[in-house]
Amino acid sequence: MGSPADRKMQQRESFHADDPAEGPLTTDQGVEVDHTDDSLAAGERGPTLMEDFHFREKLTHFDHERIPERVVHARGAGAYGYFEPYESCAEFTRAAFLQDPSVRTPVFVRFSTVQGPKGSADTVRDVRGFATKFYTSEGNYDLVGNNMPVFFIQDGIKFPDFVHAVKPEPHNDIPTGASAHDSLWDFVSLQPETMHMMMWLMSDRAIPRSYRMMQGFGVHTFRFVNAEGRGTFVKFHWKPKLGVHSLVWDEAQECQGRNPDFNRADLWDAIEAGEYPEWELGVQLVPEEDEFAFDFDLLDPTKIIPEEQVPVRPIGRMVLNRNPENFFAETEQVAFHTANVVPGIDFTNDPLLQARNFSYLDTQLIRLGGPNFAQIPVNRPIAPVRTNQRDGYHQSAIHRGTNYFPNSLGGGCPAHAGTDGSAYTHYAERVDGAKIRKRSESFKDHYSQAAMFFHSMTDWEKQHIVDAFRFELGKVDAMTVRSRTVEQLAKVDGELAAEVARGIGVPEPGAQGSAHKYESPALSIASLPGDGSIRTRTVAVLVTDGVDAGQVTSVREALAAEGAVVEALAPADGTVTGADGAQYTVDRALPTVASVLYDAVLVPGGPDGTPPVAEDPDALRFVRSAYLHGKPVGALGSGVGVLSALEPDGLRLSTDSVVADRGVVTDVSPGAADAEFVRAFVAAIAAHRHWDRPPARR
Ligand code: HDD
Repeated sequence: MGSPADRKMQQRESFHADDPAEGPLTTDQGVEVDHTDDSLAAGERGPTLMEDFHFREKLTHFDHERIPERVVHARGAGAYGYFEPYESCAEFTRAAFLQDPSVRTPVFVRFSTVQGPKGSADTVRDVRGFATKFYTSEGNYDLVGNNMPVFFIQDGIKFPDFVHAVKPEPHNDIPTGASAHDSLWDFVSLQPETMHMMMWLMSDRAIPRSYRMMQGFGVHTFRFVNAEGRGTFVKFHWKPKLGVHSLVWDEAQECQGRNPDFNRADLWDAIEAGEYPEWELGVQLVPEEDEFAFDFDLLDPTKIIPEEQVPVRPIGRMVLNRNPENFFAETEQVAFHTANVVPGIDFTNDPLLQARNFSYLDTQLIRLGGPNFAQIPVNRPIAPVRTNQRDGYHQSAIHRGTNYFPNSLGGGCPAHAGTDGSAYTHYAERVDGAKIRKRSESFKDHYSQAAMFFHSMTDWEKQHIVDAFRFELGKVDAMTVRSRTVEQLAKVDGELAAEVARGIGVPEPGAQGSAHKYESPALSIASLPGDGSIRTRTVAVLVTDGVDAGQVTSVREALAAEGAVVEALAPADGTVTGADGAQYTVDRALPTVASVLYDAVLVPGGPDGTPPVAEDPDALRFVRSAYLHGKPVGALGSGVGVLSALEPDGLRLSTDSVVADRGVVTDVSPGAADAEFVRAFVAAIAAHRHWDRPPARR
């Protein structure tokens, strides 16, 4: 049978529809159809006939194609891959998939935005979902996380309130995919437990450059349980190999129009190109006896354990290496559930997690139309399934034998699992308490970690957070809501509140205190550069007739060798004639793209001293926009002259040979680009953005 991964593959193959290449079109009943372009009618211009069973079946099926989209996280993209541990984690957990480095466990991951509907744009300011289904040999384990390690609320009973507030306003269904509106900020200003998460949401983490370049977090404190039954608190972290990188807000907004599928296409294209994204799974482990060793409650999902207090221990890696074949069948129908756990992984009493353990099963019943959604191929475990659950909508299994327990007629099968340790046993936590509806006192510090987050940021990250608060609150009509939010911010940090207040026309708060107690440098994006490579970064080379093709070719080859994706853009599709008279293929026409779709831009020169793209307004706009968004800009020979258009934006040009200044790399000397230029340009691209430039909003 091979490995679990092989078995999973074989299982999936058997669920494919009959091969359309093997025969003609048929009805759902398998009757061959010779004509599907005209309905059966009484005469050439006559009415359609009721007896046209093919017409009725085709239309009826079409009318029922849609299922309810997810109430949150409706828009997403998924991919298959595998997980492998680095070493056995038996000391802490008996989960089979975390024992043996030679065992690869198949996974399906779905990334998503939260607020917008299924058809909304990718690059909105929002949390990103990061949900992983591990098809382990002991059953499915779902780690349903986000790209931020905390959440908006502490108790799941508030989830409907929060989601109603962040979703479009109920009277006009506006805005789509955006949190910048009255109801969200009204809720936030009245619910201070949101403060820490709002700092994350206003940070660059909320506008990731790529799903492949963001962290993932299990958020809650879970529990590992080892073979002896000993529990250890655990927090899960996914760390991307490519580092954490973000867009800038101005760019993210333009991108929503230029390519609403920016993040989804990026994931798809990378996997198709064999550039398989990879994350390292890390855990923070806290012994049970240290449960109260922190100045926050481990059960509070609005708190992190700073990595400086409990280091993240790498335990394995995940690689995504296969795109789904059918979006609906796989990505849309995948059903995650926080209560899908395997032996060795258990819950804690985090009230948000407890609520989720109810909600995900419940939502699948309505979304996937009944209780048999676990039979859908993407949801099927690779572990055998033997239950007495029967019937229900969309039952596709043909069960044999008895359907109750205990039975003698079925030989007592399926029998209870034995006591050899393979069955799931709940952690025997002792609980004792009066029934009360009350938030724990230990959950009541809403400001210290919000302040910790802000003070752990670099200056440019802090500025982006201030700008984001100003943008969001500046879209709020109710001035009382703006003021109340600023008052909450003042409890986080007085200076932050004052900065925000100055931009949104409300009085600066009187109190200028700060809840700042400690910092966690690990929270800054600057501390997460990844492997330093430029693999899959996209570089636009602006070409036109008369371009120095030697320069283009040498840089192109050098960047491609580093794994970058280089495209030649020209005023029109087709070819351009290089200065050498030869024809060079254009990858895309400038009017069909924009600089927000690329990570870097290069302006080559022409041999006669005339910058080849100098006259093209699209090209100038392209270069300026890239520059203002902090992107690497390279220019060669007479192409350097094009950059003089950026001098009013603060660029200082040099006439020296190779100069790298704040991500602008130039070489005025004529001829092919030399190795020094390439090295400097590659380094500028690897840095991703150059924040010491004028701010992007200009
Ligand atoms: Fe949730 C979907 C992540 C709190 C109820 N959630 C959903 C998805 C992700 C998360 C990634 C999309 C899964 C997919 O791709 O199909 N949710 C989180 C995280 C949370 C969180 C990290 C806090 C730590 N969620 C949360 C609470 C509740 C829900 C408190 C309800 C009490 N979430 C849902 C849901 C969804 C969902 C309504 C919508 C579609 C689905 O489950 O399958 O049940």
